[in-house]
Parts: sequence; structure tokens; C-alpha cells
Amino acid sequence: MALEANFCRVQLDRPGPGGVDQLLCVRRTRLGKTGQQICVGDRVEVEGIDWPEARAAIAAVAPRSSLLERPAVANCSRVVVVAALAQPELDPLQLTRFLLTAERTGVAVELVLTKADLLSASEQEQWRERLTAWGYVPQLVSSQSGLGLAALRARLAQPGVSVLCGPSGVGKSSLINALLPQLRLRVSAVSGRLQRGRHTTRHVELFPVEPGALLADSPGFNRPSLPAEPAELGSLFPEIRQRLESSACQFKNCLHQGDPGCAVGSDWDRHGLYLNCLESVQQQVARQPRPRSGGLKQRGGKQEPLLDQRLRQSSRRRLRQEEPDEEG
Ligand SMILES: Nc1nc2c(ncn2[C@@H]2O[C@H](COP(=O)(O)OP(=O)(O)OP(=O)(O)O)[C@@H](O)[C@H]2O)c(=O)[nH]1
Ligand SMILES: [Mg+2]
Ligand SMILES: [Zn+2]
Repeated sequence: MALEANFCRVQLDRPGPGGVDQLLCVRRTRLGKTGQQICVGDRVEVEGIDWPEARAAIAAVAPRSSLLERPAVANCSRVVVVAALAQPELDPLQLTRFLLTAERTGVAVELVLTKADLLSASEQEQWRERLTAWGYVPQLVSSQSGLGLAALRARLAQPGVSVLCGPSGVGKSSLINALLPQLRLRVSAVSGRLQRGRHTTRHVELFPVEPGALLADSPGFNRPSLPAEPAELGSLFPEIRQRLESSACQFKNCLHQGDPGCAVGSDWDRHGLYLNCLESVQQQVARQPRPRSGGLKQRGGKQEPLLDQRLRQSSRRRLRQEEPDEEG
């Protein structure tokens, strides 16, 4: 449910003696030696239970069905990218980078736009239309006015693990408080000319919405990282996926940069953002050349990244530095 200093808080499938349903657990050292990291969302086996003290040790971690890199959450069935319509102002490039991180998990990606109360109805409509063209169904909500909360709660009450992720100050914790008022999570006002968040939430933690439905709050951060390979990028844009479904690109290994004859073309809103991300990935590759083989599999004429393997590798690096960035 949460990682607290050197301990993992583990929710039991069935309560034990005395109704104990959560245990504070240490990790067995042999877990550390095999390099196996434990994330929030992992299913684990515990042993050596001390019921009166509600303590135990984690003996094994089950294979994961999915992994969100940052915030590190395993086995999520839904990644909810949260952006504010105002305060802080919605930044399409930053939102795109969050959506890409979410898309890499391979699970359902939802988009929630908060602070709708700060925009006029026509401004709200403009964003709705724009993001619909990106291939998402944006859910506009306001923790203050209550707009959209009942519908969102119904979605999050479906079985599985959902995780809210997005920049600091967009109102993730406020949203969870509005949905689950008994929690009283800490929130704080955005500050400065750019209305930046203050990194109020410091840890990932899962909260029960309904039996079998868990929701994770997470610390906001500003710059999600991009995939390691230029070829991986295209499949993470719904607009590109859609265009390639209706007609295949005539170029092999095409990076869809708008060349004549490319099936993806350049007449779509995020084309510039796609090129921006592509350039960043290419610069990243140029900076750290590392020999790789494979990583892509051929399926139906197009290349698809082997997501799981790749994520597992990069997440190991990332888990060691799981701190909110204070930068930019
Ligand atoms: N006007 C308005 N303000 C909101 C709304 N939701 C949240 N806020 C305000 O936005 C500020 C930041 O909210 P938080 O819930 O702390 O944001 P967060 O996303 O959890 O931020 P981190 O924990 O730093 O990642 C607070 O001052 C909230 O009162 C909303 O729907 N409308
Ligand atoms: Mg928060
Ligand atoms: Zn192309």
C-alpha cells in the first residue's frame, strides 16, 4: 500500500487474529540480492508474522501485470493523468510527456482536467475539443464545485488499481479528498507568478475506494522522462496509432516526421509536440550511446516495443531516485 522509510505497509487479503488487516513489513535480504525492487501495488508474500505487533517480512514478490515508471506503481489497471485547466496553466508539452509515460504501461489511460471552476464554459469547451482530437475523452472536474466528481468516482470504483499522476499543484490530493473525504490528505496552495505546486504529497500511497478498487495518490513532478528509443514514440500517440490503422505507412521504420508519402502526415494538433519529443529522444540517444539488440518485435508489418522488459530495466534505475524534481 505504501513504502515508509525501510518498511512496506502491506494490506492482507484476509484479516488475521485480532482483525489485523495491515502489516508493517521489512524486506528479506535475499529479495535485495536478486535486485528485486518492491513498488506500491506489488502483490507480495509475507512470512514470520508477529500478529500483536502487526509486523512481518516480505518473502516474495509476484510477477507484475504492469508497471508505471514514475510514480512507481505496479499492477495498475488504469493510469489517470491529471492536469489543471488553470493554476498552474495547462502546458500541452508537459501534459503530452505525462500521457506518454502513462501509455508506456500498456493499461488504460484516462485524462482528468481539474479546476474547471476557474474557466468559463466556452474555455472549458475549447480544451475538451482539443484533447478529444488528441484521442482522449477528457473528464473535466472541480473539487471545489463538485463538477464531474460522481462520474469520476464511479470509474475509479471499478475493480483494480488506479493511479493519479500529474504535475505538482494540479489538485490530485484535493480530488482524492473530495472523493474520499474521510482521508483528509494534505494539500497546499500553488505559489508564485507561475502558480507552481509545492510538492505537498511526498509518497505514493494506495487508498481503498471500494472493496477491490484502490486509488493511488502520488507526488507531483514537472518533467516526465521519455522512452529510450525513437521508434517507440509513435505507438504512444493515439493520433498516430489511429492513422496507421486506416493506412499503413509506406516507409519502413518511419519516424513520421511529415515527409510526403508518410501515412501519418502533419495535419494534426500534436504533430509539433511529437517532433519536439522525438528530438529530445534522439538527443538522449546521442548523449548516451549504448549497444542494444532487439527490444522491438515485428507484428503485422509494424514494429512494437517489448514494453514489459524495457520498463523493468529502466524502472530499476529510476526507483533509486524516486524524488520529486524541484526543477523547471
Ligand atoms: N479553484 C480550484 N482550486 C483547486 C481545485 N482543486 C485543488 N485546488 C487547489 O489547488 C492547490 C493544490 O492542490 P493539491 O491537491 O495540493 O495538489 P496536488 O496535485 O496534490 O499537488 P502535489 O501533492 O504537490 O503533487 C490547493 O490550493 C487546492 O485548494 C479545484 O477544483 N478548483
Ligand atoms: Mg498531493
Ligand atoms: Zn510515416
